[in-house]
Amino acid sequence: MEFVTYEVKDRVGIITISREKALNALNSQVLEELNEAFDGVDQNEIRCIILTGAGEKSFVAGADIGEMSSLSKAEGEAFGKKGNDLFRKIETFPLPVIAAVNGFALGGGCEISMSCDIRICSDNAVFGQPEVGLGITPGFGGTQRLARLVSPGMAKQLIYTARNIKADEAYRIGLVNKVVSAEELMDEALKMASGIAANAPIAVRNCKKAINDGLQVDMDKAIVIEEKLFGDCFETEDQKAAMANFLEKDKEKKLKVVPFKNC
Ligand code: DAK
Repeated sequence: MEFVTYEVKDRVGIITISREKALNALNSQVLEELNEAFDGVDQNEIRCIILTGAGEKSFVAGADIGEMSSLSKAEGEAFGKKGNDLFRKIETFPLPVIAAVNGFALGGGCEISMSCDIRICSDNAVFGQPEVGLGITPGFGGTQRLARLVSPGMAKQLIYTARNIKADEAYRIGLVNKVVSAEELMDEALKMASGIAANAPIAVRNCKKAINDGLQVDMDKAIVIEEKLFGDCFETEDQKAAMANFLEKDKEKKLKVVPFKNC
């Protein structure tokens, strides 16, 4: 792959968008390579993914404006679908995905970070949906995910005004989970990812599914979704081993990673 790299650290997979010359802007090739990178993750081995951008200046400065500028209506729709399919794949990926946002997260950059489960950003990060200034709407789910993540009123304000916000404001409105210095960003993301990786993997996956699926339906249906996923955990080796360790007061074992395996 030319613009995307993948490395593994213990049980954490790190996917890096590496098109620094264009501030990691998303062209069709980057979208295809990201798709390939997620498809290539060994989901038995890896417990958490970190998605980041190469360099210190930009996470992703948006969809590629050069490529978009000459698109016909049909091509624009196809480009939008390519992005939306990928972003939905990230959002519903069985493993948690942490966005380590290292600088600009504009347009498609803000949108791809919002398809991740958790966002940690560096203090030089800048978020925004500048699309209306370019004569288009956000096209990779920005109108939908921003309104759900912050509030409809705040999302409308940011999208209609096309105003960029800095890391501290992104934190204040709940767009990011944590702000750290640029030097600390990857360590902090890895620390959080390792913490997730140390927990029972089937339980973590089921939590992600319960939260995601539950948010799409009313509370009565959501609770049934949770019940089912809670019940599923009870036939796993993870649950049996972890609870037995607790009852045996085996603190050493309790802290160990339990295997990813159904009974
Ligand atoms: N696309 C292509 N190239 C980009 C880019 C982008 N989004 N952002 C930056 N670059 C390139 C610049 O052209 C420049 O290339 P060279 O001139 O060196 O060849 C290089 O990256 C460095 O950028 P600058 O020289 O501009 O760097 P500065 O530090 O001066 O400024 C900046 C950084 C991030 C403030 C500035 O580059 C900027 O404003 N970039 C554009 C940000 C932006 O507007 N992003 C949102 C793009 S719109 C849809 C599907 C998708 C979307 C919408 C609809 N459907 C199909 C419906 C998504 C839309 C977007 O994401």
